[in-house]
Amino acid sequence: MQLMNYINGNFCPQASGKWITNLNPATGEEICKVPVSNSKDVKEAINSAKKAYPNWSKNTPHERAMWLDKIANKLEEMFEEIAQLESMDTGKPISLSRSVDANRSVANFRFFSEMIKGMEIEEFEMKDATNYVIQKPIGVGALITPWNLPLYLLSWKVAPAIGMGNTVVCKPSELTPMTADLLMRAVDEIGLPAGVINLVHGNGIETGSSLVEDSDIDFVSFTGGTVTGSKVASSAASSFKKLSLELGGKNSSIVFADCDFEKTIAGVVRSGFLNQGQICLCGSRIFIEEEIYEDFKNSLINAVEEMKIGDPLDEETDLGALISKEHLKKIEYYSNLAIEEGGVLLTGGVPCLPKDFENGNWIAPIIVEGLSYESRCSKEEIFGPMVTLHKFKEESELIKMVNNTRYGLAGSIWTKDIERGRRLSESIETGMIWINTWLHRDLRVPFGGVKDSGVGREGGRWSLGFFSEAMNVCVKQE
Ligand code: TXE
Repeated sequence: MQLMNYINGNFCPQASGKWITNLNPATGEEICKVPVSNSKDVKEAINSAKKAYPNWSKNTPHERAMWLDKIANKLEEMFEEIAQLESMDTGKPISLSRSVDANRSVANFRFFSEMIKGMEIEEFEMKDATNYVIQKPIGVGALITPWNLPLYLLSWKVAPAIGMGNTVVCKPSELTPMTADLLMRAVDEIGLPAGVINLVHGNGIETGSSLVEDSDIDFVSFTGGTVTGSKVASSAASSFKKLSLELGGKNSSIVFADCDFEKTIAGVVRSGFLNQGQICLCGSRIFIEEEIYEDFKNSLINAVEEMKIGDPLDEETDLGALISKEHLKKIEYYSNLAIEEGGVLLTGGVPCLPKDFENGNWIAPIIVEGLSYESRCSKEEIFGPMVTLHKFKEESELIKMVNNTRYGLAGSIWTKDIERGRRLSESIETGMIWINTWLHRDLRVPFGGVKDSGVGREGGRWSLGFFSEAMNVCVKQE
């Protein structure tokens, strides 16, 4: 199977004739060939978005929201196909790709449709004048997405971007292109005006960078690794492109002795290992109050060892495969580093799986203890099924340890003392904190991080703000 770009309402081949082979992470078998688009393809896609912009941006917000509803309806019809493709492409369990990926992809379009329908013009009265603020579209946007939550993250950008009147060129991860292709089939089938959404497949070096560098791109919304984010930021900066960066994380799960023990074990396991730990919000460093440290550690090991690792398409599977051989090597590197840094591996390693999976990218979840909070393993983003355990006594020492990382995306606090949880939240250098829960998302709230975790916020009105330009009109009274 060979994928195609989607430009100006047509599926079309890439100019270069070059391909990347997309492999199934669980089996190592080929799924499809992915086009490597070059600057010529990228320019064509941008020109198509530019051509579509004047008419599309003239639609009323309500008219555009109706298109978002049509896309949501179409995706809902394709729900099971989204789940199957996502599971095959990423190696994640089918139960997860149904409940999270397919579900949220539909929900993102519905949510932004409702938000846009409910938008109001803000007014500021003066003694002798009235100001009103209108949110105008920006122009043509580049939407660049990673491999861990492919359609979930793409739809999170496409819906508010086109809903606010922009036209876009999408560049999904070359490792997981299948559901971006599905989204193009969906918009094609519903007859969305040509050029409003375009898609170029390809790698970062050739396709992604040509897109970001192009002078006809007005804004860039990027989700991916911090190193790539920094490159994207520097190439966008020279022409003052509006920029949103959602980057990596090294998030803490903080467990106090007064927590609800069973619920906290379940929550910390979920936060550490959902999607094989390949979510920027995952809690990969677990700080446990000294008096319950041993009990908590032992229960955590039991809970992790009970998780079922294997066939992503099996309904009972809890943990699937890692995205790629390179990524598996990265996790193996960090698990060796943990030992070099003085840590003890409490569980994890090579799982025993049927022959069908011998060429896949598999590792059983790893728990490490005994590392200093200053070790590389407890500060750097690993982005896989590996967590480090740390003991704490005092709150002041805890804050110092938690903030000792370049990342600042999310975190969770587990305690019955909600006042303490709220107080502590404010001392943590991060964009989001959950108390007694994790990844409990209200789509209206701001999403994003501080420090190396990114620039800007998306979600709810923050997305509407990013994907538009606020313009003030001041009318002097007679
Ligand atoms: O992501 P990249 P990679 C972290 C995680 C992971 C690391 C690297 O730690 O190990 O990042 O992952 C496109 N100009 N996260 O290498 O490279 C690329 O084609 C423009 C956290 O897979 O950041 C893809 O579409 N685009 C993250 C997208 O950027 C470029 C999720 C992301 O790829 C480009 C994934 C360039 N120069 C990984 N280079 C999260 N925040 O959730 C690459 N791309």
